[in-house]
Amino acid sequence: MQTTTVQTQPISGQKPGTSGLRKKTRVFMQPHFVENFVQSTFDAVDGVAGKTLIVGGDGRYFNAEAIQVILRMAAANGAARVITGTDGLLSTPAASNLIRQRGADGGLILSASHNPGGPDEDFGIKYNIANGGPAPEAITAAIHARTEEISEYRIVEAQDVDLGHPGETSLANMSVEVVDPVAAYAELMQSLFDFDAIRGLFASGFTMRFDAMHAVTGPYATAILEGMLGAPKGTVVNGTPSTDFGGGHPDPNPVWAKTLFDEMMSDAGPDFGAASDGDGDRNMILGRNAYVTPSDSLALLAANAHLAPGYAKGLSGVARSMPTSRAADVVADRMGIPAFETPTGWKFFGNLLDAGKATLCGEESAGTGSDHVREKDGLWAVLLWLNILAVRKESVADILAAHWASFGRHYYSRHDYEGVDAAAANAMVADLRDRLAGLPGSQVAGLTIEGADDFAYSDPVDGSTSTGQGLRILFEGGSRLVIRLSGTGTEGATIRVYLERYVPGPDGLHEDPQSALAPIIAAAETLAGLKATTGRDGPDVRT
Ligand code: VG1
Ligand code: CO
Repeated sequence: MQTTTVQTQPISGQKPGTSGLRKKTRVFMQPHFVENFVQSTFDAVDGVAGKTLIVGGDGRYFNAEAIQVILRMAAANGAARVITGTDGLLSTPAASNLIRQRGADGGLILSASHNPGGPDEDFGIKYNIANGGPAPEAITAAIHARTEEISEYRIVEAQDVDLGHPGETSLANMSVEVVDPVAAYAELMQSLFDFDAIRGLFASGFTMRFDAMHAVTGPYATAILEGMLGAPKGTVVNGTPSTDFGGGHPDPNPVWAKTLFDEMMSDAGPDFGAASDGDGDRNMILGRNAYVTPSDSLALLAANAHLAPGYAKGLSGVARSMPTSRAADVVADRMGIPAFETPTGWKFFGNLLDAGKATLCGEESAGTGSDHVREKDGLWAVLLWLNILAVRKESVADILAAHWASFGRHYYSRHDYEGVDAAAANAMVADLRDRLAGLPGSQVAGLTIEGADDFAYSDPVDGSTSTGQGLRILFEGGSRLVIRLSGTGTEGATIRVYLERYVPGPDGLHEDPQSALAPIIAAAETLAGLKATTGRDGPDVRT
């Protein structure tokens, strides 16, 4: 088989963001685009000669083609083995698990996660390291630097490898192993949760709806919930992955999973509802007439995780991204375990998990996970909830109300302004950043500002630092406003405004979140001038 060295030139814009490189699919489909980025990745990790890689994606448009390119390039660069799922399908947490379980040197995950897919939508590639987690900033920076000087890449000339069924073949001198994408992951879940108890819950008539949003968790959820746990057929809806997610936006939130949300907000709805995103690492949790915000879900899971066998010995600590509400901190404090605050993006949790400093991690963007893998994990969160429900035998709404009564409630919402002119968004953030130092002590919209800064993080394990991670404004009484720009979008800028207000209780625990947060929403407008910057009356998405 012929290995070719192809001459190429740097392509600008190959800078990984919050979670890998994300662009319009057509950008990825340009000549040399995938090849340049993949070769730069291999170069940045000292090559892949003799190494084992996990490669897989969420099945979106262009996945199949990109995987074949990666296989040919891995072979040409001397990799010993690539392991992938049938049809190249792997959820992000399942890929993370395979890297760990098979002792691989790293992996490439093909996904733009919660972004829509298709020829006119989004695509992405992300490199994960040997611990199973997203590459830390030092590596993504090295990959980006390499893309700016690349002059050639290596590829073998070969026919497509058949990935349609489990088995092993070879490509040049490299082994290509196709595995059932679900098996190892399902086994891991079984080792963490009390499947007998959950089976008992379903046998008692407990009803559930899981919306896989035409994305990668369909086969996982069907095999585990309906196959292993005895949930009735039809529990999983939209369970067949499609290249464009059925034309939808595979982001599990009240806006994009509206059908499920509306079904749950009724007396006739199922007992429990859940959804996951394009690549299976996000989750939305619902009960009958109850929406559990991701921030509350993290806090609640931290307080109840010991009810599941995998966490019976307790937690070493809890970590959350900075914009995530401080509900989990209150729980950690009560439990006497440390709480960590990291920048946005799962890559910042890796060191804490590896060092055993944190057991559970979460983000307000519907990401929750633990030290079982090094990615957030949608189905894992759903199964932990099911395990807790099976033990407590209370409704989601009752469990939530009891949690607030015990710990107080952090009213929370995120307002997104999408596709904003990037220069205007950057100017708005820069202007507010310049004014931060003068804000403490002043009054805005009837609230007194107690502190304000641009969040910077120093990793307690390796001492690496990350600055410019979001503007924080703290108000007297425990309310907070955070503003940052998204690092996963592919068009213009997305401004994210995170709103939080703490009510200790016992009164005022059951207000409508948007009304409870009205003073902070008003303060955000006064401080940042969102309407003037965006030319809009309000956000495009409220979660
Ligand atoms: C968003 C979320 C962040 C999450 C990231 C990747 O990033 O805010 O919490 O880790 O997406 O999630 P940003 O920079 O757009 O705010 V996934 O499920 O798209 O890999
Ligand atoms: Co995702």
